[in-house]
Amino acid sequence: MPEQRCYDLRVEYQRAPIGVGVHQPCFSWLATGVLDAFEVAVDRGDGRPAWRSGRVAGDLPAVEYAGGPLDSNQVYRWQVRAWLDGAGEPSEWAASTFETGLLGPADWHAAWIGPKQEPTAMERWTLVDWITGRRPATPVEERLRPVQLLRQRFQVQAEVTRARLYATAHGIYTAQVNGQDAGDEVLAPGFDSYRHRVSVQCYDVTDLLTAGENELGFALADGWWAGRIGISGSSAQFGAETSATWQLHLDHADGRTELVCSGSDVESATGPWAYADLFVGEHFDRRVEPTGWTPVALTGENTAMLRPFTGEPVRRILELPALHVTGDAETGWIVDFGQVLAGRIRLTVREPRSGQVVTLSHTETLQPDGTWFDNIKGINKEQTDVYVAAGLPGSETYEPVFTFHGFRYTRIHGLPSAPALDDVVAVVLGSDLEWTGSFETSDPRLDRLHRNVVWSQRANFLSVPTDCPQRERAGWTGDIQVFAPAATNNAQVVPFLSRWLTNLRADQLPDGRVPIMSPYSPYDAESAAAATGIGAIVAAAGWSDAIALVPWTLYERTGDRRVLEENLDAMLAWVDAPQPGSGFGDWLTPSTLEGRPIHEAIGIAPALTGALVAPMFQARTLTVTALAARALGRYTLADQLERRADGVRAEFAAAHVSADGRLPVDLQGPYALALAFGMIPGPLRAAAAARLAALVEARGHRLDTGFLSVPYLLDALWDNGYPELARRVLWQSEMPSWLYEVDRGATTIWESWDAIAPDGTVRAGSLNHYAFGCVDDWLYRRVAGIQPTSPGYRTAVIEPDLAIGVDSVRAHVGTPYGRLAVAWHRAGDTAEIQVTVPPGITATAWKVPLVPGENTVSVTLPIH
Ligand code: RAM
Repeated sequence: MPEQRCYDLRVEYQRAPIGVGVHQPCFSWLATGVLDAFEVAVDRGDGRPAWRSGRVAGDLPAVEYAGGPLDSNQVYRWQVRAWLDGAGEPSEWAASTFETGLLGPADWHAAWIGPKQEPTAMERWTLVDWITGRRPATPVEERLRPVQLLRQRFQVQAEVTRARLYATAHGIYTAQVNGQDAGDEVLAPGFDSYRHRVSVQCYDVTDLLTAGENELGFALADGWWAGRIGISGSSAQFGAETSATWQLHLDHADGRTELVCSGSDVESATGPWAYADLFVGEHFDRRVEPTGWTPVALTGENTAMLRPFTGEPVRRILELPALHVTGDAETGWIVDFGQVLAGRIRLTVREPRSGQVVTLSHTETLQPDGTWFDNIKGINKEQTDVYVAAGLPGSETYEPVFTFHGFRYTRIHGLPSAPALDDVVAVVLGSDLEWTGSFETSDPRLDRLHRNVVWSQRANFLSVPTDCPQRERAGWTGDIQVFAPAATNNAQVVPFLSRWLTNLRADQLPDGRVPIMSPYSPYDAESAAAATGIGAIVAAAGWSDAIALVPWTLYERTGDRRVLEENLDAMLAWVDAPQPGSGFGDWLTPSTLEGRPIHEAIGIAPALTGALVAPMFQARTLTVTALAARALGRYTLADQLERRADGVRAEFAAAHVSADGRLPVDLQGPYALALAFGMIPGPLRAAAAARLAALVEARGHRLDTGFLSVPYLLDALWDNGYPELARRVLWQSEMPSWLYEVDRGATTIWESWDAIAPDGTVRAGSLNHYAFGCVDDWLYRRVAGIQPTSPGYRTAVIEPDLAIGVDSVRAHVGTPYGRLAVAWHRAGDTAEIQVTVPPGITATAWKVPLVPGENTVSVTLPIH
């Protein structure tokens, strides 16, 4: 028997992290055996103890720090040992480290400083402007302003053993020490609900310092703070001027700590960036040297809302080579990367001429004849970068810094000959999640569908969970509510979504309403107050419910109770809030969009389904909040919430369910939701399910579910006796269906099922909306057959659908206990299922208990 041990030690889900910003960090690890008990010890690295848990009985390899207050900016060592598989003796200690960030407001001594600047143009656009085609009257060059450069010089006298730079901005920034990047993250500080909280980054800059004079350099652009964001493309939604604040902590060999803080000794200038905007793009002139350094002002802005960044920063996560180039110098070279993505281009210009202007535009699809097509219409959605070369000998390489785009194709103007494929690279940006799942089958179309979902997750898990990475790029609550279960299979999303939920809670209104997007800017609130119709919606059924449904999904899939503890009060405030009106209803229900212009069609599903969807989500959220309360030991509260949920269900049944199990709106969506959320009284369920089945048959097994119901359709069929119909919907290749998109060459999940029509016609819209990719969860649960039956997969059932229509499947998910993997193969009437069960998970396959480690289960079909 191999030696028993703990390994893969994590703090806040990360290995040996620095800048940990929580007061009670969570320690987790993997173990070689089934956990009976564990002990964790934390010290200051020099042996001075901070906390010792003692022997703790438990089967989840994770525990929260429970010692005295941790110091800020401090290195800690921690160790764990475990009693495994009933052994009387613990394993050896396994050790790792972590560092705290600046944990409290009192740790911040630096001032906010602001460069001398013209405030950014206050552009206030509305949904109506967008729909009616009103556009800015002045060219982009006149509306945008330069990126500000900042510098601060300081002396390093004695040897520095450890240096940590803490920095953030109102805007987005890069930080350099002596001309070298302080870290590898991009678009810092990331998107937050800045009126409530601004994240502070922590960089290890020890190796960048030299003895004597040193220089800190920052570049500061508008970003989410002052730039153009959201569906309207309005600017200055949080503020019209940018500013920054930082403090550098220098630990010296003699034990002294020195601080270098942003203050009045900082100078600012403008330089090569004529402008930079997340939506519009940036203009970089390599010939321009910074000039006119002038002292900055102390802006007096509050530092009380500074918070250590949590989760994974946005980084360059992948690079994709160019596949081919078409076009010509005059109409532009069109470069295809073969994949819709979020990111930007790194271009090498050969034999550059001084003053040569190279323009890079971006789009997600071309016309069927291969000519250019801008698929994103709207105000300030240019997605175009301009590079002006300096004429350096040989070549120059340019990658934008303060923007990103959603695209598959780039059109390049300003190059006399076609760029070599190696000279154009797509740099994929995203929050640097740990990708913990995989899914592959013997069917290439199903595989492509899964990969499309992963690509849409990658592109839209970018600082906050967004609807799309090119048009609105907003933290729409409904979209992530729908997609969260799928997201958990592919990646470890607890840190990322917990940070976003912190923003969402900050954005919750005093009356408990949860806004339809977060971060929610002051301008979002103003423009909703001034609008009518869809533009006036502040909270909505299925959107606002993200406050309960996202945390519950995270808890179910990871067993992390903290997510529930953090969000329970916000859930309770939401269930007591004034209930919203019809909201978006079952948004984008396909049949309601057919045959009408989109601006007319878009309101039909809300009007038709809004009144049904609202009580259904109210009931579901009450149930989930009751489950959360119960999981946290709040039994009386849970009972009360359950009674309220029962009441909503009874009222719904009385008002909307007829004696023959019918609903007043005869669409797939309401039936799928009603069955999934337990809205149909028991004796009528079979009739309601039969009606759903009939509707699915009548549509020729094509989808007619909107945003809110699509995640439930296949389960509603499957769980109510129609597995064959669920399979047919999955395999459907006519529009609207998942494989229709795959057959049309989709490389991500689209917002509209008909974004590319059967005749190849393309229409404006997003090709990168993960919401309808929620089906990926079904692929993991039913096609691979990996089903959690208690939080964090503590217990699981492995029961793939061997009749799904593929010969083999190979998949795995990450769990708190390690990798849970399935590989099955079918030949004729027999199938073999291999399951790798990590120690700590109790799993069965068709009631056969599985052992920790490798299992092989052979079955003959059909299985009963
Ligand atoms: C669209 C967004 C998003 C959706 C809202 C209601 O504009 O792209 O997907 O949640 O509308």
